[in-house]
Amino acid sequence: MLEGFNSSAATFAADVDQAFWIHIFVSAGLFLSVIVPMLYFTWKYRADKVKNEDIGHITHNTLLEVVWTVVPIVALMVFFYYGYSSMRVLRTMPAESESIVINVEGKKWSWMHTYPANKSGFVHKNAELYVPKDSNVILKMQAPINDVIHSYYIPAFRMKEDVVPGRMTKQWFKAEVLGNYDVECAEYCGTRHSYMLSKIHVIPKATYDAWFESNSKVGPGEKEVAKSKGHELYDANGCAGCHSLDSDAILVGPSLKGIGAKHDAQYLKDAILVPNKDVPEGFTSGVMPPFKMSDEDVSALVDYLKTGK
Ligand code: HEC
Ligand SMILES: [Cu+2]
Repeated sequence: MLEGFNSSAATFAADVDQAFWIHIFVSAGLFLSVIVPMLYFTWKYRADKVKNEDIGHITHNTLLEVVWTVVPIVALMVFFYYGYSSMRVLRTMPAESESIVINVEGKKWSWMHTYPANKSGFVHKNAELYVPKDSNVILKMQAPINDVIHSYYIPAFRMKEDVVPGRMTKQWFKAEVLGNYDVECAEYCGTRHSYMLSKIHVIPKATYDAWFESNSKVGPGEKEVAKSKGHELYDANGCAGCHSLDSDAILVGPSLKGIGAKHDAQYLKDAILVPNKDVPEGFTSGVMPPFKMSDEDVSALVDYLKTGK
């Protein structure tokens, strides 16, 4: 984990870093300018060194008061300038016509990236994000209406944006360095929050274009393994974020290993469409969201669940 955390791979990363370090240095300066004199004066004017007669007449010191008002104001202006100018870079979106616009869905507890249709009408949908180097990318982010707030965070890009149910948020970036970087959820969102991870792969433009025009269901350079329709639905709906199918591990929901032997197809269909109908012992209702699917899709998914032995 923490792949590429320390790298600086997007155009605005240097601006954000600069603002960060300026804030750190100015804050450290202000901190010391209060603490050091305070310690010095506590020592200098300790009780046996001061007589009440000597200090009783002191009421104020205009010069000192002006200094301790003006210095923090100047420091605040510096903060504001660097904070604002780097935020403006982050907030000024390039035109959509000159960018790749990708939809991001964040839900408990997985990410999904949906690309625009390519020339042959194929739509790439991937749990990890693939982008070409040196191109503008705009992410349009959403969470399902019955979900909670997440935050799409790419440390290597110094980029973070909340993903909010019922609202579309946007963020853009231009990646400058080839490589693989972590995507993390930066808004505490419940049990599996710390596992709500993804990757972003910055790849050469030619590799990206070839992949984008292909109908590959996996990422560039990855081998497509034939998956059943049910398996695809299982991946696309983020079931694995809450269930294990090949071990007895309890993630959020019960392990689905061997579920086919325990329940019939109708029970399993209901468990997906109306999860709160039969809640297995030890679990609470309202955690698994109801899924809307065609009959055909649910059947395919149920067939896939039965393969988990
Ligand atoms: C947000 C977490 C979450 C997601 C996503 C999720 N589930 Fe669940 N699932 C649960 C929980 C919690 C339970 C137990 C409570 C209940 O039945 O509502 C459960 C119960 C089940 C059961 C019943 C198990 C039993 O032993 O009775 C099945 C089957 C199931 N889920 C399948 C799926 C499938 C298939 C998907 C993907 C389409 C999915 N779940 C997505 C959390 C989740
Ligand atoms: Cu989250």
